Order: sequence, then structure tokens, then C-alpha cells
Amino acid sequence: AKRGDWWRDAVIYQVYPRSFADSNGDGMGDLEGVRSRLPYLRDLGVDAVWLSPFYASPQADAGYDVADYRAVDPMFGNLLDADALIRDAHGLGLRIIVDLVPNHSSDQHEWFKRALREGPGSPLRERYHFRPGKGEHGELPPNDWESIFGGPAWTRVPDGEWYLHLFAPEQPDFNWEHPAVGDEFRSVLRFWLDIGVDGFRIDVAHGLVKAEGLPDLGSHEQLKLLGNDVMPFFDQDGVHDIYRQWRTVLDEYAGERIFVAEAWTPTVERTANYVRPDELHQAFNFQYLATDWDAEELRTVIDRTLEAMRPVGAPATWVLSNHDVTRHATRFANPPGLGTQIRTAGDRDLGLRRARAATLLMLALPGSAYLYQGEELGLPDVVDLSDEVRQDPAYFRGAGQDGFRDGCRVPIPWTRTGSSYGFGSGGSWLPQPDGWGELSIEAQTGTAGSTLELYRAALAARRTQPDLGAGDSVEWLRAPEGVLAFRRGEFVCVANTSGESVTTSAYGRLLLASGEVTEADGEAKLPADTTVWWTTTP
Ligand code: TEU
Repeated sequence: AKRGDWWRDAVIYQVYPRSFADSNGDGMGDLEGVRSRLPYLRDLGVDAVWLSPFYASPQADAGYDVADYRAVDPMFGNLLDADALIRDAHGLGLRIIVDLVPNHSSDQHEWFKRALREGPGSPLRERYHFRPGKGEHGELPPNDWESIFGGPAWTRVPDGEWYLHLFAPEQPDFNWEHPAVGDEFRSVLRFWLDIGVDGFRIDVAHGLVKAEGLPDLGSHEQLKLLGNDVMPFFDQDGVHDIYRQWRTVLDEYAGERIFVAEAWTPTVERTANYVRPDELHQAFNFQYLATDWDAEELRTVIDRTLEAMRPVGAPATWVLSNHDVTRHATRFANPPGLGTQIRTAGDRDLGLRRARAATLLMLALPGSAYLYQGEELGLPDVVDLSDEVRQDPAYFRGAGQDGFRDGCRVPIPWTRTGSSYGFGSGGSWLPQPDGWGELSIEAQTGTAGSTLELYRAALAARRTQPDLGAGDSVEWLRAPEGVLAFRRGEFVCVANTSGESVTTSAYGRLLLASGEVTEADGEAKLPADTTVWWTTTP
């Protein structure tokens, strides 16, 4: 039985529609594919599904370049499919969160096309950031900002003006100082709220407002997403005014709908600014995602997160993987300190063992957790994709942020064998590696000890154990070096992040373990990289 607001301890599953399930055999996943697999997600035990963008888009950045915010791309289906998906999900007790991309549009958006056509001085240009260039003939970009995907953040158009794009040139940034932009997005919110979505994930939520005058970065240290100074294009105070307005729109609608911010801010304390009672409900915890599999580092980020969220009354969130980073089964297979983008497969067994342990730790923490499709199968990143098949613009633009994102986007294996391992009847837009079917849902369903069954058991336990997920604190217990141990009411979690087996007390009835735990005389032996859950209830 769930208590309080559903989202405070919700487990939310990210579907990346192009890679989830393909209903029409074109090699690309689609909304009908997602709809047909909703029973799987219900049985997995998640509370809600977040769908990455499925709007009309030229797909320069896999749909994060939106040409029409009120239309479904034909590649994914149509509005009736979206409606059917939402209705079926609700029928199964699943909520649907859609992605909103307000920082930039596609260069094929009607506004941008007109702005280009109409030329310098066009009022449409004021909805984006058009500027004359510097230098004698305007041949230099207006300032020194770099794109997150690499290269300058400015592109020159044939009439000589330049426009700003924090991401690819096909993704011009909106000018949020212009009232038409705000009006449009409030209307887009209503459009999807009226259709029945339960919330929005806000893309680049920290980027909408740029510092007045678009000042040069100058002596700022080089652009980094985490741990940097505040950049003139990120985390400006003005973004909070936008979200206060959005909140009043959302609150007009019944049914506890939510906003979750994708905000790569320097610290979890700055992230907390987005989740005040009159703003957004949740924000992704990227500090947690970027933490290595190390007890001390994990404990520090857990404490800091809970401390930052407590005063604003927002739930902490936890996330290990998404469509922008190397899957955690591969990150943890590599030496620590490499960040969120890894180029080698590393030791697969080690990575999987740690990923399973990390997941049980995450799902024992108070607050809400985000899962990325395929992590419940223990999928690794595919690190040997050829340039011919890759599609990530960050990869091809030099990847200022080390973007190697195709590897975590390879379509899901549903069956052991068969065309694209059950993803669809017509191949898959990124090639699936040999043996992918051994990791499939079919191969893991009902298989004792499989990663899928571990996730199922953990999510089922979150429903039956009231102390899991709820609350806003953990009580740390004494533990050997490299081990995290905490109590939450009648529940105890112990995570051994060290490379050696450790002995701890057995804290009650063993609920679940990510590896082989042996108990004797009130003590428990945990192998390396293993997490255990105990309950003190009989
Ligand atoms: O990502 C924002 C972001 O800054 C990073 O995740 C970035 O894409 C990555 O580190 C580059 O290597 C969001 C979306 O999640 C991402 O898929 C989009 O590409 C991006 O916005 C632009 O819309």
C-alpha cells in the first residue's frame, strides 16, 4: 500500500521509444510497441513510465529536436496512439510522464523556418537568439560559448546573422525573454495535460534563461556539466520564474501530476532550488549518477542529497542510468574516475555484479528512483558500434561532453532468438550484438537469480515494506571499511562495495540479496560487491 503523494517514493521507468519495441517492422520502436508491452512494465512493478520525445521531429538529436510540440512523429505513430497508450497505462495503474523540450526547438520548427526566411529584423528572430557576428565582417561568432556537443554554440545563416544553439546547430535555443515563448509552452503543457499525461520531464531545465547580454565565458573554467562554476547559460535565477508559472498551470489539473527537472547543476544544493513547493516536484540527482561504486563517496552524496532536499520538502531522487550516459553495468566494470562516458566494455561480470548491488542500494534509499529501460536486464553498453551505424550528434560533433550515447540506446532484447530478438520484425536501427538474446526478457523471466527477477523482487518489496522508499533520512550503522550499512525503521540495507568478502551481523530476516550471502550464528558473509536487504519484522 502506497502512502502520501504517489510520486514521493515512485519508481519511474524511462522508455526510450525508438529502442523499446517496434510494432510495424520498420526497425524503429513506436508508441504502439510501448502500448503492447505495458503489461510487462506493470508486472515489473514500476509506478510510472517516462517516455523520451515522440513528437514530430527530423531526428537530428533522436527527437530532442522538436518541429511540432503538438504532433506525434509518424515514425512513432499518431495522436490516437498516444491517447491509447495513456488510457491503457492508466487502466493498468501506470502513470505516464512525457518529455518536454523547452530550451530549443528543431531548426525545422515553423517559427525558426519563418525567422530564417524573413531575414534580419524579423520579429520571429526575437524568439530565438539571433545576433550579428563580431569581427570586421561579422565573420566571428557573437561570443565564445561552446556547444555541449562540441564546436561553437553559434551558426551563421546565409544573410550573415548568427544564432545560438547550446546543442546541435539543428537545435536553435529559444529566447525565453520573449513573451510568445512562454505563452506557447504554457499552451503546450495544457495540450498534453488535456490528453491526460501525469507529468513532464523537463529537458535541460537549467538552460532556458541566459545571462543578460550573453557575456563571454572568458576566464571561466572550461564547460563541464557537473562541478563547474555557474555558467552564463546554465542555472540562471530567471528559470525559477518560468517554473512558478508552469506550476500554477499544472495545479489547475486534478490528479497529482508532476514535473521532474533534468538540471545538470554544479551541486545538489543548487538542484534543490528547482523543487520548492511552488516549482517543480522532482529533479534528477546527477551527482548520484556520477558517483563511483565506492562506499565513502556514496555515503557522502547520499547524506548531502538528503540534507539538501529536507528543507525544501522534496523527495530525494536516485538514478544510475539514462539515455545520455554509459549504462552502469559498464561504468562499474571500469576503473573509477572515468566519468559517465566509458569507451571500453571492461570486466562484464564485475560490472554486472556491481550494477546489481548498486541497484539494491538505490532502491533502499528514501525517495523516488528512476530506471532506464534495459537496466533490469543488466544490459551493458555496446561499445563497439561502427561509425556507419552511430547516430548520436554528440559523437559526430567531437562531443565536448564526451558524448558516446548510442551504446546505451541499442534496442531491447525481448526474446532469446528471432528477428532482432523480439524487438520487431524488421531489424533494429542500431545493431544488437551477438548473444543479446541471452539477456532477453524471455531468457530471464522466471530464472532464479536473474537480474530481471532481482528487480521484480526489489520492486515488489517496495510495495510491501512500508519503510522502503518513504521518509527523508537514513540511520547509518557501523560497518567495516568499504561497506555501507543503514537502518530505516524495520528495514536494514548493507552494501559491500569492496573487492573482498566481509562479515557483518545478520540484521533479521533476509529479504533480498544481489549475490550469494551465507548466514550462520547471527552473522552474514557478503561476497565482494554485494548488497543485502533485511527486515526485522517476522
Ligand atoms: O541532455 C542534456 C545534457 O546536457 C546532457 O545529457 C548531454 O546531452 C550529454 O551529456 C551530451 O553528451 C538532454 C537530453 O537528455 C539529451 O538526450 C539531449 O541531447 C539534450 O538534452 C538536448 O536536448
